[in-house]
Amino acid sequence: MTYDRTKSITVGLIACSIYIALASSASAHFQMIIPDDDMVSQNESPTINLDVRFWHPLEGHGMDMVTPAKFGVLTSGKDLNLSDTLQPQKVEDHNGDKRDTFTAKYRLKKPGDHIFYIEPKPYWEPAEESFIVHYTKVVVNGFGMEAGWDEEIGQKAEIVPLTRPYGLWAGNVFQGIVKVNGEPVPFSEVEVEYYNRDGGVTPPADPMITQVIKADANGVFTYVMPWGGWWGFAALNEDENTMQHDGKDYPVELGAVLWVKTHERK
Ligand SMILES: [Cu+2]
Repeated sequence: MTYDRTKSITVGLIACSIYIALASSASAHFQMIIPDDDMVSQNESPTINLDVRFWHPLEGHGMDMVTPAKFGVLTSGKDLNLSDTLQPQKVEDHNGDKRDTFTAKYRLKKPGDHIFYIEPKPYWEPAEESFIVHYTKVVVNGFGMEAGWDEEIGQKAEIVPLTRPYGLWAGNVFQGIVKVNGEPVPFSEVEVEYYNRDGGVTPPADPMITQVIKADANGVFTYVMPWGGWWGFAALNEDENTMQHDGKDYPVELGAVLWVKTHERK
């Protein structure tokens, strides 16, 4: 991708963040669903809180999110619509800007894996002259019964995990298949970012912000998560359809995003 540097810096300032404009190809936008617990055990409260936002996870710059097209959970073979549970929230990002995000509470009723997912409304990104739609999910294990995490929920773009996406040590490898319209995407680009929640990680150079990998010929990607915390995987592909902005057609970045948490040994 080539940029008119001056133009993209100007547009970037008014749009989203200057960091995108300066970055070469990595856009580093991530739709996020972060639960406050990824494994709910018997002796814990069965209610979890989910933080839903559209963010640059490592740099901490936020974008405003509107009410998503869909928010739900797939568990025990049932698909539940949770859209009514979303509560709008204002969260200050690392620039001091207040951003529109959401929270949701969910009470786990049964043992088994819970796949929380979101389909956001298309986001117009002037700096990239493109729409962004990141289909996103996160898996929470309920009461120790490990069943359901590898189910496909049938999103237009979806990462299907090959590694169980919870109960992971820091340093574990993670593998997943990138799918669009249910088919694996050979050599799909996948961006990986750490959720730098407390700002404790300072990247020494811009390429350190977003790790960039590619899937193999079968659409399978592999990444070793070097330390504990939340890691986001965003498989990015261009939609076959375009969308209109001010009467003109623009490409749509189709993202399949999955969040996994790694744990340090105590
Ligand atoms: Cu952004």
